[in-house]
Amino acid sequence: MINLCGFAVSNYYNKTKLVLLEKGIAFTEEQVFPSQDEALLKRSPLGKIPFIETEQGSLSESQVILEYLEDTYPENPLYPVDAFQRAKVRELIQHLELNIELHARRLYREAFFGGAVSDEVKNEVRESLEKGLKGLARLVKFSPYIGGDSYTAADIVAWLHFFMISATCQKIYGTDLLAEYIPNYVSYMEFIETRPAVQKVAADRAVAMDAFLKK
Ligand SMILES: N[C@@H](CCC(=O)N[C@@H](CS)C(=O)NCC(=O)O)C(=O)O
Repeated sequence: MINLCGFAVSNYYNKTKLVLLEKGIAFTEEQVFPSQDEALLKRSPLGKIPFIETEQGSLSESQVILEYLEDTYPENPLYPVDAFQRAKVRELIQHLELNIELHARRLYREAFFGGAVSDEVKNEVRESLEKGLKGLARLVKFSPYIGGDSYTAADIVAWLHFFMISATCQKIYGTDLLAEYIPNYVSYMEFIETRPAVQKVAADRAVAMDAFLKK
């Protein structure tokens, strides 16, 4: 059985977990925090989470894991059949992660973990976020899913990262940049949250976040 390692505050951990739930794959969860401990580095090469353990060995990087799960468990597909449409799903994921979430991530220390980020970094990140969000606005369809008429891996990624990006912008800039550039994202989030697997991940995340902040 797949063993999913990480913790439920992480959007990348939750991405993997939501894929497992949506596809109906049996799995166990093991709470693991990122570190540079030798024992962890043997399981995850950079000491990051998430990673999964399979009968063939461990696998890191959420997008690699997602595509491995899709290849290995074809039931409840999260990618369209058509090659171009599959590429469009990957395009959305790549923009969401590379051009938006990775920039917002530089602010998480102050937004969530009680640290501080310089004004210089905040300004730099804002510029990158605005550019990334303008680009994403040109790609999203919300008809009713992010890429069109079917629920795909891009919806999983969008739902998770939108939550973090929106909360981060409100805390750091006092405004939800996501809402400014993609105004209808709020009703999209509500629509995605009608899915039972999404509700399960959101509930587990809320419990984990609460415990994490108390620590
Ligand atoms: N590209 C990685 C990102 C994973 C990631 O950044 N995980 C964070 C937790 S959300 C982590 O382990 N951070 C510890 C570190 O950067 O050393 C993926 O998609 O799995």
